[in-house]
Amino acid sequence: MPIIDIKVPNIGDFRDVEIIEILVKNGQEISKGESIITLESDKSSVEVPSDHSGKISNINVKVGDKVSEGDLILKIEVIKKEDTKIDNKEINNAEKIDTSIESPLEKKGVETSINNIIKTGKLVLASPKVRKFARELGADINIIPGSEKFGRVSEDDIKSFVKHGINQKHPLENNAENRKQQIKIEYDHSDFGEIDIKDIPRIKKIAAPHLVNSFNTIPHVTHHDEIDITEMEEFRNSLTDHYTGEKLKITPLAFIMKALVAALKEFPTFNSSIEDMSSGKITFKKYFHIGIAVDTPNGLMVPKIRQVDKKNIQHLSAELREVAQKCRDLKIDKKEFYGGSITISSLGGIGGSFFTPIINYPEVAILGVSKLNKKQILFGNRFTERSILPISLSYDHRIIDGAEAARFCNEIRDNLGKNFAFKLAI
Ligand code: CAO
Repeated sequence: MPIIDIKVPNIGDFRDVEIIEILVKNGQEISKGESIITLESDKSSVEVPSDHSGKISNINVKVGDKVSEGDLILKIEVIKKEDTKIDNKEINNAEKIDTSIESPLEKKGVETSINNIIKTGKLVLASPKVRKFARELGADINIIPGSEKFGRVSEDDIKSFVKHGINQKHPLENNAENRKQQIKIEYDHSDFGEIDIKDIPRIKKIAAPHLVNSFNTIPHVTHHDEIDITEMEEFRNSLTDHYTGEKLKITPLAFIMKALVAALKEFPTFNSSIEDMSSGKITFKKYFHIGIAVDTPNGLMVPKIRQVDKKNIQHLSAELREVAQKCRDLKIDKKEFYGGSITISSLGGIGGSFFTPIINYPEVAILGVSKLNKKQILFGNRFTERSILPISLSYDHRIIDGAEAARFCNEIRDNLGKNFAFKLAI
């Protein structure tokens, strides 16, 4: 069986960080992703996971040791040979993405490295004292919703979680726990036939806590509408290259981005963020950076197309193609995933009528776009075939009311419909 060194991963700019806890023992069998030590800097602590499954053969550190990136933590005897292959491939992929990252969390002085979040798939901020408190009460800090900035978990969050747990659990926490337990204890799938167990792709693991956080903390409402874009489609299909006369390949999404930005200018609340409800403050953004959900073989990524208000349709279409390709090739710079106004999730090239997209926190709304259909519509006093685009806007009901969302969708409808030519400033 191969013996593998487990070393301290990339922990940002920090060096000589103290080990405050060893969470495993010699001889213990652990799974990939399981925490092995806790590191503590001045204000925060972070658990370092193992990037392999296997049996621990030698722990090389002790509590109180100071470590930096690359220092040996322990040796592990890998149980299955295939694990090594998979892990190395995955780690290489992760490194490709990691290189140019500058996390906004780090920028703001939060001392949990984004790289660590990437490797663990966890985004749990808490002080060592709070972590210890959770452990003493037998509470899993990873499923406790944090009420402080960036979702940091406080002692009060743990108390309230435990209190709800003992008396009557909060429905969302209850759901999360039930789901976890159902998967674990209900039955073994192999009892019913042949199965195959594979690793969840890394990008999905990274996205999961963000999706869960958004779904569990933002009261989502989704408003559906249908937009008649017949004239816009005729115009789009008529576009030709000025010099060659060839048809231009422009995606409908470029028009939708423009229409959305024109609507954001009229309804600035949709271009805002609430970082901490208890502060009573809302941040209005004066820039127009549109997030685009990109489907990749590794999972969903949401890069931003910057300054959409300052670019024309042709430019936006080309940039979108280029950015989507970079995501699929894992060549996108991670800073492109931050600092958006609102996101568009388009399934238009694939299919479906309506869906309920999840808001990309800390944004307050997301526009879902589905496949346009030709429909017979009563137009004037006779039925005519028209191109109808289904849209689904999910919004944060804490800050946006239903009437405002309906008006916002009307604005998008008018921008893509009757006003599209002058509103989109082509
Ligand atoms: N209705 C009908 N056809 C549409 C359309 C719509 N709303 N939107 C795009 N199309 C057409 C395009 O014009 C293109 O047609 P041609 O091949 O004839 O030119 C075709 O569908 C394929 O488009 P595309 O998907 O390659 O390009 P796009 O600009 O529409 O979208 C991107 C780019 C990156 C958004 C898309 O490729 C993608 O990844 N979509 C999936 C996003 C996703 O998974 N969202 C769900 C997340 S869960 O919230």
